Amino acid sequence: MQNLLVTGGAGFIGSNFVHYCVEHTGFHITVLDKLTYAGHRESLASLPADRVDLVHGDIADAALVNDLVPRADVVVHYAAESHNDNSLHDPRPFLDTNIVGTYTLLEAVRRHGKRYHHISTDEVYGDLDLDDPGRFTEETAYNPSSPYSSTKAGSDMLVRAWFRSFGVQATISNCSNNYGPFQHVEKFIPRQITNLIDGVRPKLYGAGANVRDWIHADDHSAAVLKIIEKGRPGETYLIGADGERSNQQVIETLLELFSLPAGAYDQVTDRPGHDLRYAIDSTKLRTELGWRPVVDSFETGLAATIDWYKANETWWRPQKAGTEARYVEQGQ
Ligand code: NAD
Ligand code: TDX
Repeated sequence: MQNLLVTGGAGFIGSNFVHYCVEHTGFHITVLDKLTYAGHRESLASLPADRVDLVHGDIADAALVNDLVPRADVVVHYAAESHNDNSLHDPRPFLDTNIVGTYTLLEAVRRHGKRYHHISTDEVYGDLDLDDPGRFTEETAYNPSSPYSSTKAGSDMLVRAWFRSFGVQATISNCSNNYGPFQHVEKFIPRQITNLIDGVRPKLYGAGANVRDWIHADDHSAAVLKIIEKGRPGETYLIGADGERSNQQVIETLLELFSLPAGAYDQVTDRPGHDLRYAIDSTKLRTELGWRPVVDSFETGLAATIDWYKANETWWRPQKAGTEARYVEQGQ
């Protein structure tokens, strides 16, 4: 059995990946997670104890990391400070975790000669104009906009340097916006779903013309497994499922799924420096590694996600009031 060390495995995408691995592979998984406001033990609670261990700790703790890395065959690095809005108010944790944390892991995988996969985002490429026919590819120049995306870009650069300078067997994937179960209510889709469950109108930043390229977390997990199994060290793979929608369209789809009128949302203060459009060309991943998204459509995935939030109120309810209070303070 292969042993995976999954950092950030108690967060949104990391926990979806751990669930996916338990269902689709024979891997044993050790999760290393600091359990920040974004990490939840409960997200892993239903998984078998002989398949998944949770270690509560910081990826920037070199002693801990050097204890865990030698026991793994592959390190998959999801842990991050992940929310753009938070990075605009307090960037420091983004530097500590996304840059220093990644550096600490890279030094450990270098020292112990381990395979490493780095989870990153399409936001490192900056944004596209709304009417630009192009999409991001592996050759697009880095041009991050926010403190969050600039620290992710910095961490990607560290990985590239550790591959070239030290021969670390590393791959990188840059994925578009994920949705699915276990996503923190600070993020766009779960914020609106939980508002609608509570009878509160969805909140759209500005005019809502900004476009995101949505992918279900399970399709992301399947792509990461393909890269771990068949990806070439030193290579970057873009992950996306052709899911472009404007924020306004997403809110209108949610309203329809809740049987509410299309205009029943509020426009709130826009995000400073708000990226206009992200769009991924995933040809390399599809042709070289044979990956395809399997979630039927965004609308089907969204309906299933709504059902999950309706059925799992005990998971999200404790996060909701504090998150909304912070948004209200910011006029959002
Ligand atoms: P998340 O905020 O839901 O989860 C992050 C997890 O990392 C949490 O469990 C948190 O406790 C943990 N963590 C934070 N700092 C840590 C530290 N110093 N040591 C150990 N654990 C720590 O984030 P997410 O949305 O699941 O994102 C996971 C990864 O995927 C990130 O690297 C992010 O950049 C990337 N990504 C996210 C998206 C998206 O749409 N959410 C898209 C592309 C890429
Ligand atoms: O209430 C809201 N209303 C709104 O219109 C919120 C919370 C967001 N938005 C907008 C801002 C964005 O255009 O929705 C879009 C999505 O917002 P977020 O969920 O905050 O995601 P985004 O900023 O696009 O970044 C996400 O995708 C890339 C993840 O949070 C990142 O971790 C990932 O790298």
